[in-house]
Amino acid sequence: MRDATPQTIYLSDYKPFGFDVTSVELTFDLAPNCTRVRSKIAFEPKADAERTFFLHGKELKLISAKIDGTDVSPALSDDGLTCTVPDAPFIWEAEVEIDPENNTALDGLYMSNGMYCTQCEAEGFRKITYYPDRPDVMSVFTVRINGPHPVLLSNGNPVSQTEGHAEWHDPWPKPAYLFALVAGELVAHPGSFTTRSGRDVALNIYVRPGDEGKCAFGMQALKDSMKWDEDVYGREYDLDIFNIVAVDDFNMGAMENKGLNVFNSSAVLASQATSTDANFERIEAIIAHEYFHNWTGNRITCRDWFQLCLKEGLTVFRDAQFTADMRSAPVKRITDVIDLRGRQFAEDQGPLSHPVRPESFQEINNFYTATVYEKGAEVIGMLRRIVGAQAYDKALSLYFDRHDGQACTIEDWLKVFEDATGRDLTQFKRWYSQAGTPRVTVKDAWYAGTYILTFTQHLKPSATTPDPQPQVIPIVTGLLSPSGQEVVSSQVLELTEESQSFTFEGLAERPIPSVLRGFSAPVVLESELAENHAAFLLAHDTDPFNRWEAGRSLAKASLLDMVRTDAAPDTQYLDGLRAVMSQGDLDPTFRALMLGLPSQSDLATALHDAGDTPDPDVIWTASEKMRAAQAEHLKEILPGLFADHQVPEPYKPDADQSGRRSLANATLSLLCRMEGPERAQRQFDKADNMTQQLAGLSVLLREKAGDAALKAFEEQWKDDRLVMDKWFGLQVMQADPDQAVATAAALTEHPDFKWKNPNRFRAVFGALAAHHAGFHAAGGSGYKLLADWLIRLDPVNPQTTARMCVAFQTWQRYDAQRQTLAAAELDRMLATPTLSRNASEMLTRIRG
Ligand code: 0A1
Ligand code: ZN
Repeated sequence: MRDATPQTIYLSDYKPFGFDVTSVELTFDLAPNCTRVRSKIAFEPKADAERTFFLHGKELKLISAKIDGTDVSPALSDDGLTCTVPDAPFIWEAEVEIDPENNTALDGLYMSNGMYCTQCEAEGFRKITYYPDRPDVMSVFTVRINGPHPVLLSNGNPVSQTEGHAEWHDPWPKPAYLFALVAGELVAHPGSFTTRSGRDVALNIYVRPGDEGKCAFGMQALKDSMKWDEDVYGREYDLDIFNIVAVDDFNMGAMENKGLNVFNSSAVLASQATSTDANFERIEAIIAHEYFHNWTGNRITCRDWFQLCLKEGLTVFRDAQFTADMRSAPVKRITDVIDLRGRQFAEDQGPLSHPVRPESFQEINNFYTATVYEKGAEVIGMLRRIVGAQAYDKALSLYFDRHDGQACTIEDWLKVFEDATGRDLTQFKRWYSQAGTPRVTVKDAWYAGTYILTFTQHLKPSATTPDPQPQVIPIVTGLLSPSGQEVVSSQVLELTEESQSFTFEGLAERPIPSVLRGFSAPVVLESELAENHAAFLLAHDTDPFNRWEAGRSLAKASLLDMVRTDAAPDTQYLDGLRAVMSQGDLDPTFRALMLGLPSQSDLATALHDAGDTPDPDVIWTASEKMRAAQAEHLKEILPGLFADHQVPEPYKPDADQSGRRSLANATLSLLCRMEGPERAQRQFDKADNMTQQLAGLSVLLREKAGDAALKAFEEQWKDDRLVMDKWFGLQVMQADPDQAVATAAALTEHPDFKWKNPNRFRAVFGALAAHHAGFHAAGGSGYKLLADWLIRLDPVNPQTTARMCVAFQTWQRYDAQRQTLAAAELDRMLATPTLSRNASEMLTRIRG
């Protein structure tokens, strides 16, 4: 049944729970269809607590309930129970039955390939037992597991392990969303770490038998993360053991359960033969992210789910710092900004726009968004830029000292910065409450030795932010002389007014400004400078981000011209690109990024912003023409670039080798446009690692010469799920626009299209949604195919369905015919009688 009118929850309605939970004991008797869960929970009423309490509970069969040993008969509803309770401390005991095998939604306790595992964030614990399932209720857990499995895991430290039984105790008070249990036929890849105070911690990565050979990289990433958090944040690990488990069926990337992180197998398993360089880098970052949550998320958690960015923004910021330290800081920044613009800016421009700290929701699982995570991290980056690195460190120490063991709010977080620095952050706080991407325009003027930069900020009013106020925008700026010398080095200009000027005195010549260096604020910058300096900055900027940005803005301007007027590709851009590509001392990864073009969806966003209606086919054609022009313009240097960046040494997924491979592969793609597919075929045939094999296959598919390679690849990898996900996805990604939907549809007929597995579903439909011209095919076939499958998936897995609905978020920017077709599919989905609350909220917001 479709949920009756879904309830909206408001931040302003927050009320503390009336009871403390002083201890929790859980006993699990595992069985696929009838797991019994016994709970014994000590409650203490707070002063003036009511005499009834409400415990969350969903899809539970209550067997018995007792208070202080006496049977009670609580009133049951769809979402929990209400019971009269004593006005003194009491013990609640309940026994419930659950059905993990039929839990296809993958939250609560469920089964994946014969193993038991849990996912409790945000509100999955209520599917395990009756409990105050809210993050501000923190308690100490003891867990006993009975089941015929060699591995039985839960949070904390092991107390006892005998055949068929295990007991775990977690001494650190935690909210229920951090509870985890795993049981199954698993094997451990062990490791160890000695903390800086000399405590030995046992480390394990648990995997299904056969995957043992894919754990070494993740283990090293874990040790690096533990060391980094000690060195950089002074944070030490706090249990005797840290376990990671790889699970094939998982809705997200991974989960930071205390002492027992559960990972989507795609986010932890890695090997030379099966993982690309990009996979290795992502795995390193996710392992770090989950580990860093131990302090930012677990020791200090969120008071309520509106505060999600408190843990996620900070932890994304920390994992980005880690990756920047482990690899190349400029490259990390550039790739993060590409991602931010692609996902968060798109979200902010459309019907799903919301503040970093939302003020209402129906389904919290729909708010694990690019805005909460990525913009949340940008906000912290700005804070650090404004107060400075030292003050940031001081504030963080205060945060850990003051709030350890607490469930906190954004107010607590900002207060720490105010107390540590003496600054008033009232205005800065608007970054948390105002939705949308500010636009900043910059103008300049020059009067005999004085240079003036004037910035103006504008935020479009929206449903959640009807009356936007100016924000604090740190604009890191440097000035260059016309000969390319840095005459004023980077400094933070703090834009706090709607419009503000900054003056630079004593300059010999009119300088060239380099503004928003390092992308110092998540804004759209519009230049009204007297001159366009992009070509100069592409050649001379000392800030690597802005150098890349200059190339990107030339490419974007040229592509937009090509789309609008069928203009030829801009030779100034192509000349500048050739100069950069020829610079042998520049980091190969950086040069590979320089070859990248703005995505077709980003171009559509820019056109829409400027009041035009984007035509996906025209954008596709322009992008293809630009690729051809790049190939033609660089043709003298491409063979050399390709040859010089081959990696003859034994494979390593480090920054150096992966940089060389990424440049060689970007070059390969351009070379094959001119010379045909042979080089790609040779690379595919002799590849000894997945990066090279997949790059070869991509080019072969694009050159329509991939049939044999595709078969060979399938034959080689048919038993490896993660590699087969790549096989499914790549065919859609590399299809021509008029073939993408048919390719996706054909793949759904493949016997290995196991659509209930989120990774496989996303491989096909994530790729289709990301194929701009394919998904938005003029006849609406992309909209229809995705809607058909979302309708099918929703009753099985509402969370993944709701997340995939995001593909439709831009529907209103296209032409009338496409809008009509998309609206019809949105309405068809909305009319599904059994639609989940998750999908219903997303589709209602998107439909508008
Ligand atoms: N906290 C995790 C993300 C996560 C969120 C929800 C999940 O299930 C609905 C699972 C994981 C993180 O930030 O990594
Ligand atoms: Zn996280």
